[in-house]
Amino acid sequence: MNGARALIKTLADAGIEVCFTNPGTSEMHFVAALDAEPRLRAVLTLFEGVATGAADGYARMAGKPAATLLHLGCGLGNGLANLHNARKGKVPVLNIVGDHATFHVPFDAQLQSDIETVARNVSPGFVRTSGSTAALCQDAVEAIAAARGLPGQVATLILPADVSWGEGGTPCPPPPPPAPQVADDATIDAIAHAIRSGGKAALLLGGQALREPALLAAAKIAAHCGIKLFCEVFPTRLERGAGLPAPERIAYLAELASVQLAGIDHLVLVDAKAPVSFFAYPGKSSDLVPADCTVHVLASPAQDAAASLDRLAAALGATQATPALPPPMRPARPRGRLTATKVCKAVGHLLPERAILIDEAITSGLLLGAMTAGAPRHDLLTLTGGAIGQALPNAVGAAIACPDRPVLALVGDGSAMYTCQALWTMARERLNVTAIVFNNASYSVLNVELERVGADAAPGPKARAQLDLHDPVLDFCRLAQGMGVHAARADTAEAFCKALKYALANPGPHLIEAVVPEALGGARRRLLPWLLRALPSLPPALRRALKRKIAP
Ligand SMILES: Cc1ncc(C[n+]2csc(CCOP(=O)(O)OP(=O)(O)O)c2C)c(N)n1
Ligand SMILES: [Mg+2]
Repeated sequence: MNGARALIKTLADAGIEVCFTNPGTSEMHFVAALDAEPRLRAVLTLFEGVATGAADGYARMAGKPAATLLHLGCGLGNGLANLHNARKGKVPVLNIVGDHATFHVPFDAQLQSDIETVARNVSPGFVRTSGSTAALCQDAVEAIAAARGLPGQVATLILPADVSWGEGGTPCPPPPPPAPQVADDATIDAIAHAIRSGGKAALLLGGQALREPALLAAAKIAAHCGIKLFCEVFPTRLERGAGLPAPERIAYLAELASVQLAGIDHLVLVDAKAPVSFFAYPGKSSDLVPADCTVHVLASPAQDAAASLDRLAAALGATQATPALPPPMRPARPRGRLTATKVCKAVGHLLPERAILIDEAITSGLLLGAMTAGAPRHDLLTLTGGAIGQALPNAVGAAIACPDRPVLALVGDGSAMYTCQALWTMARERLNVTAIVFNNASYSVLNVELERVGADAAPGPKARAQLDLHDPVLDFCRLAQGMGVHAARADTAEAFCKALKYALANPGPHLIEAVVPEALGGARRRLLPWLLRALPSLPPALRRALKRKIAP
């Protein structure tokens, strides 16, 4: 058996079912070996950022890694932004990166580059160039074990062409996945004591703590002890909707997050990082934990969040408490000229059961959470690493992981353009994805940021042009149609609802181009930075009311 065949059998034996590919000459033996393994589905993408983002979306929903097949350092580099998002989300991904044959490397041919250096940034825990066909499958199972370790991570296996084509490959099984540890007695006692101490306490849930069993345990603790539940700002996968506990998401804007966290004496982290500001701003703190707040760690990302919460609930006598659960509630059908808020409203109005909602709507999605809070239960995937171009590739992966569930990807026009090639893969694989693109002809959020960073007071035409997408205006319907995806444009709420109903009722991918004004345009854009600056000097009740108004 050659290396490639043995490798593919090893992947399939380990339960890897999908490989998102963008191959080149150095991967031809891997490609040729695909037909010998019916258990591995190969999905072609037309840009590596789509392959990596699809692997990320797949793993978030399947709970296990997919493989990518990438071409040398340049191909891996093209896929880096979405591997970064996977890394930040602790999502397992196995990269297989083809390389030149070992004897070809000294010639420094055109595509020769230092692949390991490119890989290290996104897969610091596992980068290996396989040295021989005999060792290849052992390298592969170690890479798989690293990817699905505690917590999940991106692992990169570099496959020289001669290792791939060489004879003597021997498939081998991976070790069983490790079982996560539960919080120990001392931790449970200390945190139970802190919660009972009378100060204001809150649980900050992230990672695995945002799935139903952990959410329920946390909500029982919250109900029994009268403490607050927060959700990290960009969850990898949040189970939400009617009937599921609804922790309050930390706001993206640091000023608003500070309002949420004000007065907390004990912040208990459950598979979450202590909150920090997304960016630094002149004169503002990066650390969002209030100065006199004590941070406790109930469960690290390597531990079992749900079991640790169960133990804490038992220690606090909260096991029989009745958790607060949002009732079913949908917003009314929107009418009139389309706005970003009306799109979110329509999504809340029509969201089907068990949908997978992917949010990269940036400024247009400010009200998405509020509008879908009482919708039928669904999963929300968000931009974990802040590197845009995630939503459409994530939708590809999520739809392949869950073919019986509707996938809705909400994406800004700027973000959509990074990886719009994902539409072609959606069409080719006939995936049930509805892509909703907010065409506001702007990098709108950057206009807000321009004000917030306190750069020169009046940006000139050159500065403004770097954030503007009006000339020419993008035509997403024609882009989608050119890649085989049915598309419709809407500039009224009625047209949008009709298009959304149609998309949800008809199989295969659909794109809806929502032509909307900027959610934070005009007077709002000027008012927001001013309000954010004024917040700390306002009375607490007014601060909280403003937070709810700006980012409910
Ligand atoms: C990989 C990457 N490149 C650039 C950025 C900087 N960036 C953040 S938001 C943004 C524009 C987003 O525009 P759009 O998706 O249209 O959303 P809008 O702001 O209009 O709501 C850019 C360029 C980034 N976050 N990630
Ligand atoms: Mg935009």
